Amino acid sequence: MLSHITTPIFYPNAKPHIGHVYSSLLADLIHRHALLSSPKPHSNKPLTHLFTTGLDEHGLKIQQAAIKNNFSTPKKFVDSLAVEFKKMDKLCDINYTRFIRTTDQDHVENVYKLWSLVFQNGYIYKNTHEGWYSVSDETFYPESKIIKQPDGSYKNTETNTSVIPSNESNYFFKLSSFQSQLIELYEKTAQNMIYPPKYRDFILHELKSQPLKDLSISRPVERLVWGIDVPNDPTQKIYVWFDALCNYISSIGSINNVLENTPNIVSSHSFSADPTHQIIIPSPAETWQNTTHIVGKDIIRFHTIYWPAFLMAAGIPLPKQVIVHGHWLSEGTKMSKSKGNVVDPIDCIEKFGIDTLRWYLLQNSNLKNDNDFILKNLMDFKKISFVGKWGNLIHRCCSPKFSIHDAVLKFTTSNKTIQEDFQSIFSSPVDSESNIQNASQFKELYQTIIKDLETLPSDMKVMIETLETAKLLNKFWSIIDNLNQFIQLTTPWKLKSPEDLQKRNLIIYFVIDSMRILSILSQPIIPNLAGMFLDRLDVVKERRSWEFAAYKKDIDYAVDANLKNRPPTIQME
Ligand code: ME8
Repeated sequence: MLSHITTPIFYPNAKPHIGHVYSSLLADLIHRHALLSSPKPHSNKPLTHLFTTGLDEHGLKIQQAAIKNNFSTPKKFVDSLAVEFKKMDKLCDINYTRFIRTTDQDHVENVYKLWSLVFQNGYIYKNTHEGWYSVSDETFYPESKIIKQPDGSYKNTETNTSVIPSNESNYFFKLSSFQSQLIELYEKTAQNMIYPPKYRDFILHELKSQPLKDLSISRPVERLVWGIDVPNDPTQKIYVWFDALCNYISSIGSINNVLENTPNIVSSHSFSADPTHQIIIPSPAETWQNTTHIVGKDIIRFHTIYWPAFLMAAGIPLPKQVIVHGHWLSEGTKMSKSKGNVVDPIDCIEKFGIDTLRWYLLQNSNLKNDNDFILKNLMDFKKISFVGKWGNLIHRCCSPKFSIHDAVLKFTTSNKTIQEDFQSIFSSPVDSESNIQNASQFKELYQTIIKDLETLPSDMKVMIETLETAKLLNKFWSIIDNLNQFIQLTTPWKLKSPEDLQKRNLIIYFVIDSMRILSILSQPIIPNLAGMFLDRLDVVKERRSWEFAAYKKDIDYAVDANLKNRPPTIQME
């Protein structure tokens, strides 16, 4: 079944920052892993998993930012920022299948449809609304969350943004009708729908501790011009969150496609795909119900209370899951433009490369907590781990001085399994010349590496589903550390005599094969570097998919992987 992963659609009111990159990276990791691990369909128009991201372009915040930035229209303003967001995705290897913008016509049609369905089902009514409105959050806050500031202005205690008293005629959504259904959903029917459980508990607590109030879902045109019209009422624009959340359906097709499960063909908007490439969605209803939203903790209410309630009101099935993550802080404090501590991803990429940044973000974060971005740590990490450990291992085994060609071809002719060959090394007397000093330590290390390689694909699957990225990457490091130790212990460069050649080749072969597996599996994490490693290891493009990462006890792959292109140089340091 096709899976569909989404990021929030970001506000294009300023350039993207590291927080946006992080949400996109988590989604990209899941998506690339799904692509890598799915069997390939036999068709020249292949199905693919869907990954959608984009921009939330309407609303007062954007309308005001456009004026502040001296743009003649909000559309011109968002067009200019759309270029920046797409550029950032490209730089970060974020391989989406559609970049949706809420000004896209197909999305606007879907918002009308969603509104009409909710209206027809009796969940929208018109009323006068008095309350405290935050322009930057585009939402009203209850009296209980408002405090007066020393300068006489008011702010809300939830997000600390300024609020103004507001009194206007709006359309309301009957959110209050969905309280018990939402509690039932998260408590009984779909206990894992909000992940990690910490955030489900938070939402359940919210739902149980106070009655849900009906939600204002339109704004008068005097206050908001930059928005989608309320159907049949030119005096009102649709509230930006009602519009924005609907993007998740628009990005896979029309609401009718989903409700009627009619096959849908969409053009892939991915920068990396052929522009004429089309994606076939054979059953949009199933794809929709197999949708996972990745969101930051700041927008959890919108995704776990408002969104399912809108869908229930419209009679549309719910998506599969909402995965919530914490925020990145910058050197211990919240990133904010006024403090000037917003981490600029472009700057990091220029200095350290995108693979280092991707790995660093995934290794130093977890969903449950906020994570601290420390530039010096990124610098040290590149030097110590990426270059020192991983790079060194590749360099040691693939330097022109080592003969992959020789190591591999020798074993393709030996007609034994690699285990049998190693068995003969363990059982041979400890030989000071070959420097295999400690046979039992060597054997243990060797067995640990094999066991870890054997289980890595299945461990990886679980850890990507649960987004335990730090744990996953530490598994990679543990294998890499063991391989470095293995080389250190076996010192293949000292095995120079003709009798030792077989042993030396075997050792190099084993490390190279392990690196090949690690490189295949690291493609969703560091697509660019993994590709370079695989090139360096001479692994042909057709043999970089999941099935080739299964650890094989025989050495057939050597022939398969087309390692023969490398010139046979036998020198070693
Ligand atoms: O809320 N650390 O857009 P937005 C980690 N348009 N992630 C962060 C982050 C940080 N410091 N700062 C932002 C909106 N994010 C709406 C969404 S969806 C239908 C509409 C990420 O531009 C995180 O995913 O303010 C957060 O939820 C999102 O950006 C907010 O982006």
